[in-house]
Amino acid sequence: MRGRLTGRIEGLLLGLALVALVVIAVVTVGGRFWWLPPLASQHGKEIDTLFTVTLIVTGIVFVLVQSLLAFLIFKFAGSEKRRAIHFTENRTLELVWTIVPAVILTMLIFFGGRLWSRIQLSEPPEDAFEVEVWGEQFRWTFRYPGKDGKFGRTDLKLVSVENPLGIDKNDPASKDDIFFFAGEENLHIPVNKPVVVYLRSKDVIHSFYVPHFRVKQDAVPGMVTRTWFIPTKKGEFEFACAELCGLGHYMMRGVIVVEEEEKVNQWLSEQLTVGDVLP
Ligand SMILES: [Cu+2]
Repeated sequence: MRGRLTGRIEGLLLGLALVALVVIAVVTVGGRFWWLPPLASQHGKEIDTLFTVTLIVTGIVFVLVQSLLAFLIFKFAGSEKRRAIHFTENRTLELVWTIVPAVILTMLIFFGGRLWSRIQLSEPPEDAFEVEVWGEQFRWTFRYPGKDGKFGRTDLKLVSVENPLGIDKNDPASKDDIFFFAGEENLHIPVNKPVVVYLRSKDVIHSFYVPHFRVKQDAVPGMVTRTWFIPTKKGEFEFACAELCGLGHYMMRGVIVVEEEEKVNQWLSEQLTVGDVLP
């Protein structure tokens, strides 16, 4: 008798906990209290649509399954009728619960993969604005190609305190390059123009994440990865490392300033070049 009562109470508590979980999830996620910041890039809208569709599909399944579980616990915990029936095989049921999720997931993955390849694998226009972003434990460094539009050669053997990117100053393309650490200066890029970011890492994998632009791309040691986007709003936008890269990971942040192209060029013309700082 006592056992049955305990079972009832436990069932009631677990059922209530499940209902609370579902309500909290629906209110916080559905109410978008913790949502991505306002959009500031051209391709971002499609990312948001995909994100929302995925969330609705998985959200419906989540609410249905958890509610059903809570209902069954309420109804049968501590009850005489709680013994479950056992059957070894039900072909129709097994086919349904295999095929339905498989079709839904395949569709989500198909649309996601198509969008990703369109954003990530498409070639940026010839006249795109180019900048390099380097990750290292635990800071970001930016490099602009300068007036010639070419990044100078780099070599890890040349890395020193004064020359953190190992830029070969004997390469003619290096002389007008401009580099600085995030925090010393912000990353300035033009508005309404394609911007290509080449990502490089000096040690471990980092990830360049700009929530407002819906941009996230890894920086991998030993290779140059690339991402490109078109900023559509002027202003200051925070970016961060999205790959847990070590103890100081939390320090890897920076600010991107989006402004008119003339302003960016004006600002660039005021910066010291490799020729100035690495004589
Ligand atoms: Cu990092």
